[in-house]
Amino acid sequence: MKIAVSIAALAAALMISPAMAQQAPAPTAAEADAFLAKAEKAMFDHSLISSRAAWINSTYISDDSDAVAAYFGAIGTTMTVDYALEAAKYATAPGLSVETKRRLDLLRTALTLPAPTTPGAAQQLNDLSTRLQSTYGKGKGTLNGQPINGSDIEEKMGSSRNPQELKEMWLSWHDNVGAPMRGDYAKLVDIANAGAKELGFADTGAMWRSKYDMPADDFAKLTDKIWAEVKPLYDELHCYTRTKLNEKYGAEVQPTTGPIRADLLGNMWAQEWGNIYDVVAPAGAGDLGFDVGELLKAKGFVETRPDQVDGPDTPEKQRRGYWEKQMFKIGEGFYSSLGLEPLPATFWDRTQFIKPLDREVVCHASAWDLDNKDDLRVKMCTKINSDDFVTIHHELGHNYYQRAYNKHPYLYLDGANDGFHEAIGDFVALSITPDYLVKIGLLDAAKVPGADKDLGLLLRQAMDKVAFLPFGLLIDKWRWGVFDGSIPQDKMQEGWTDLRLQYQGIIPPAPRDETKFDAGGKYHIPGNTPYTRYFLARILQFQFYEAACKQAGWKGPLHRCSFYGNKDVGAKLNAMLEMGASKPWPDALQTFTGSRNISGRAMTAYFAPLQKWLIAQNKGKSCGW
Ligand code: X8Z
Ligand code: ZN
Repeated sequence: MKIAVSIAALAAALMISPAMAQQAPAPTAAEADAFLAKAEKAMFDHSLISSRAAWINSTYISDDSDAVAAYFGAIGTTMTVDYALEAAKYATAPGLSVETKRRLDLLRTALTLPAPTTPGAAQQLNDLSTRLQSTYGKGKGTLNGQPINGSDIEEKMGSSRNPQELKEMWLSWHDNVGAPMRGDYAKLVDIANAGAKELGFADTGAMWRSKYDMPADDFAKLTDKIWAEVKPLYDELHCYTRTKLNEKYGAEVQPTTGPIRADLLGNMWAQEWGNIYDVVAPAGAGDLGFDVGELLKAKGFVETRPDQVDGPDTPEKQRRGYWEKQMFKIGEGFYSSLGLEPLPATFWDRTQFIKPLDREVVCHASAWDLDNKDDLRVKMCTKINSDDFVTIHHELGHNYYQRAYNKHPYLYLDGANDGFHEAIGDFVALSITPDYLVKIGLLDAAKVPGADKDLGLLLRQAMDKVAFLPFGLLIDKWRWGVFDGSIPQDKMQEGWTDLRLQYQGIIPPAPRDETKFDAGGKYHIPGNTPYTRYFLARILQFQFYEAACKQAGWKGPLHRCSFYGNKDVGAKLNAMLEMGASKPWPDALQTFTGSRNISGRAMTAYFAPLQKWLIAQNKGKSCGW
C-alpha cells in the first residue's frame, strides 16, 4: 500500500504553516539557551510543590497522600518528557556551547522512570510507583508469628542468632512485602520502557546507563572491570565467613561448601555483614573492645520506645526522638569540623528522626532538599546502633552536597554522578576511627584498641564494605535484565535468585518459585532508585578517603586515619561538592583526588593486610560455591 501525504496535510497535522513545513529553520544556539532557561524554570518551580507532596506521602502514608504524590509526580513526568523530547530538536543547533550541550543531555536522561506521551500513561506510571513505594513502607514480616515492622525486623535480623527465627523473618518479609508487588512492577516496567523508547533509548536500563559521561555500553563494562578488581577480596571473605557460620551453626544450617544461607549474615538482604562480626571475629585480635551503638548507650543515649508518649511535663531529654537527634548532632559536628556551615534551623525542626507513633511512613533513610536551596531534611527511623550512626553520616553527606551546589542552574543540581552523591557521607564515616571516638568523648583513651587489633578492625569494616560489592552490582544487573527482556517477566524470581547466587554466593533459606518477587523486598526496587550508584560509591569512598588522608599528611595504616577537624580537606571537598553536575565526573574526581579514573585500587590497598590474612585462614579450604 502506498501512502501519499501532502505537505499541506502534514503541516496541518503538525499545526504549522505549509511554508514552515517546507523549510523549518534549524534552531539557533540562542534559541537552545532560551529553551533551557524556560524548561529549567518550569521544572524548578514544579519540583517545589511535587517534592512537598512526596515528603508528605513518605512521612504519612495514606490513600490520600498516595493520590496527591502521584498527581504531582505525573505532572512532573509529563513536563519532563515533553521537554526531553523538545531538547532533541536543539541538540544539533550550530554553535552550541559545551554547557548548553551538557544541559540538553542531562535533560534527556533526567527522569528515572519516563512515560510515553500516550494520554494517561504518566498518571498510570506514577500511580504504580507510588503504590509500590507505599506498599513497601507499610510492609510487615513476622517473628514468632507476631507482625513486626520494617525497621524492627531489619534490626532483629542483625541481632538474632537463632536460625529458625532468622528464617521466619526472612521468608515472611519477602512473602508479605515482595510477592504482592509482582504484577504492579511488571506493568511499571512496560510503561517506563515505552517512555524510554520514545526518548530514543533501547529501554529504561539503557537510559540509566547513559548518565555517566560515556557511552552506555562502556559504562556497563567499566562496572564489570571494577568488580574484577575487587572480587578476589570478596571471594576470600565469603570463604572465611562460611567457615565461621558452619562452626557456629553446624552443617545442617550452613554446610562447609557451596553458597551461604542468605538469612544468616546479619542483614535482611545479606548486603552488609558487619552485624555478625561476633561470629567471625578472629581469636585474639577479635575483641575490638567497643561497638559504637554500645558506646552511645553507655553515654546515656536512650532509644525511644515504640509506645512512648510524651506529656506536657516530659523533660527534654526524655522526649521522643531526643537522643536519636543527638546522634545527628554528632554527625553535624564532623562536617562542621571540616569548616562546612552548620545545618539550618529548619533541618532540626523538619527532619523525621524516628518512626512516628501514629501512622505509616517509609522508614528507609533518605535525604531531601525541598526547595533546591537550604530546606534540607532527613527522613529516618533511627535506632541507637552502629549501623544507624554510619547511616546518619551517609544521609548528611547528601544534604551537604545538595547545599554546596545550590547556586547552579536546575539541571546541574546533582552529584557529579549518582555514585558521588552516595559516596560523600560514607567517605566521611570512614573517619569514625577509635581515635576519633576518643576526641568526641565517646571512647575512653585507655580503651583504644592497639595495633594487635588492626586485623579485627579491618575485618569489621570489610564485613560491611567488601561484602556489599556484589550486592551493589547485581541489583541493577537484575533490573537491566528485566528492562531489556533478557530476564523475562515470567522468570523475574528465577533471575533474581540466580544473580544472588552468581555474584554473592548466597541462597534463600527455602526454595522460591515464580509466585514470589524477592526483589520487591528491597526498598530500591519498589522505590525505583537505581542501585549501581552504591556500587560506585563503595569504590569511590576509598579513593576520596585515601586522597583526604594524603592531604592531611597521615602516615600510619590507612584505616586508622581520621581527617576530623581538617579544614584543608574540608575546603578541597567543598570545591568538588560545589561543582554539582556542572562538569563531567572525571573533572570532579580530579578536583579532589588528582585522578580521573574510578578504580578499586584504593579499596584493595586499604584491605591489603586483611586479604593476606584471609588467604592464610582459608588455606586448605575449597573456596567458591
Ligand atoms: O539506601 C541507602 C541509603 C539511602 S540513600 C540509606 N543505602 C543503600 C541501602 O541501604 O541499600 C546506603 C547503603 C546502600
Ligand atoms: Zn544515600
